[in-house]
Amino acid sequence: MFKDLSRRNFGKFGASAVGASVIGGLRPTPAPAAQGSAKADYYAFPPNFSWGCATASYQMEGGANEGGRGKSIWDTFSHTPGKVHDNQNGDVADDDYHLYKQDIQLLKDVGAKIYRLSISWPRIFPQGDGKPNEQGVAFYDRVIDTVREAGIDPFVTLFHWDLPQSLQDRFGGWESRKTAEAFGQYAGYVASRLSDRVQHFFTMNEFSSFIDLGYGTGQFAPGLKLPPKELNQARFNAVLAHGLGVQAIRAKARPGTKVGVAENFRPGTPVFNSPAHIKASAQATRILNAPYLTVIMEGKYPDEYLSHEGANAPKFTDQDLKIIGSPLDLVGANIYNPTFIRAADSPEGFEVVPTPASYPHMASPWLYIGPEGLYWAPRHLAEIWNVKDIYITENGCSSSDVLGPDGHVYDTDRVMFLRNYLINLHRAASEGYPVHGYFLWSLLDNFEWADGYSNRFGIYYVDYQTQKRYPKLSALFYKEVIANNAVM
Ligand code: GBH
Repeated sequence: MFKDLSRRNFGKFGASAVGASVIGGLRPTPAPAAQGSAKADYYAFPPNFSWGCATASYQMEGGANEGGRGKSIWDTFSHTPGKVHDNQNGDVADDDYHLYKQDIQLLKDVGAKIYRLSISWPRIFPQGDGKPNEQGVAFYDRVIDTVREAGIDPFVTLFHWDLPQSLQDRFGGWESRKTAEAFGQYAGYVASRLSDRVQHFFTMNEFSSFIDLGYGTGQFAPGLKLPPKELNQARFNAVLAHGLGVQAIRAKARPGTKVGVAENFRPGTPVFNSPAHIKASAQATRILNAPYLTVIMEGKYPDEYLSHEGANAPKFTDQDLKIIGSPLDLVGANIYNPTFIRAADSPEGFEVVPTPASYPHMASPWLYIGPEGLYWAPRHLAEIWNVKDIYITENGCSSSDVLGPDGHVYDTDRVMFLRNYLINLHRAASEGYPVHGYFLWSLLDNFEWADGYSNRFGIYYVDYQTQKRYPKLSALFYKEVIANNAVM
């Protein structure tokens, strides 16, 4: 059956079922709205909603030893036997360092209007601080110019986990305030070089991933297992770095440049939508995110966090809190798996509900399916912290993609995942929550950190032997969504 789906047949199938054949081929069909249909088989987004894809430097660039790039803690970690699936590393990854032009063309082919990419800190400052590397800046100049020539607006993340190894060696990385200060200088420098063409910067990607997994459980680089007190101080240094970065960007960037953070905060999803569970889910959102997003948004750690940590709580001054709480222009939310909350009689007023063994997940075992997260993230951000400009900075999933003999990948599970999450995002936008854009994770299959290349998150399949890219069914779906500004 599968082998009967020749390339030509796939085109036919695509034309009837999703309205587009191969990427770059047929034009997507107009949405039913445009045809005057009253059927609610599509979900139209507000005009001006922006659609795009997200990537990260270490996961896709490769070119690890080129252009004067310094080593990052992920180079060291991935080259340490036993740390990454099959001892794989990001030396080559998607080779986007050389193939960026064609990758940006793929973005253009799906109709993306925004692109979230990250800058490799050790390409700009090989030692983390000191003298900048012009070749590194020149690489990002080329990428950003190409993105803009394609009619796509670049959103830049300054730190997506590839910390310069030198900062780890000299200061202990995020264990030290010196790393936070170095980040501020790096952020200001990049803003001074790119803000003539980049209007949106995110300081950090996902504090808990690079701190809690990097310095707490040791699953991520640098692979440390710090005791609670030191871990809390590392968490603090990371949010301080964010605040110093915000201030440096404001000082060095063109006026009007917007600054935010891309955080996988945990929005509470009420177990069901009764008033009591909804209220508990908002309270949970503040408390569960205490060491990161809450202190950033409120300029103050919740008392519950400080008293819970007791003698292990971080040390800080009032001035530090002011820096950490620097006002933001936008907030980015990376949304994957749900955190279900119920109201409870506990002092905190909520409980996190454990995940049943039978709860469905995608190819990555942690990726439990929770489409409602794309509704609750914007709603909580708007209602709890009055955020006025919200982006979904990552959302997507792994699938056990197989490249068929016809050159196609039928990732119906990813399409199922995306459609259901996007319908919830549509609900948030329709109710007036100020969510203005969505970045699908990810454009390409890539180096999935400790999972190496074993989990694929792209809407384009990458054959790592040939570096050829193939659009998956999900790329056709996304192209249709973007063309119609509607979930189809
Ligand atoms: C994001 O993390 C990252 O920003 C991105 O780089 C990544 O590729 C993408 O999502 C997909 O994972 O192995 O059970 O210990 C999402 C948050 C935090 C989810 C770490 C996986 C490890 C779970 N991730 N977590 S486990």
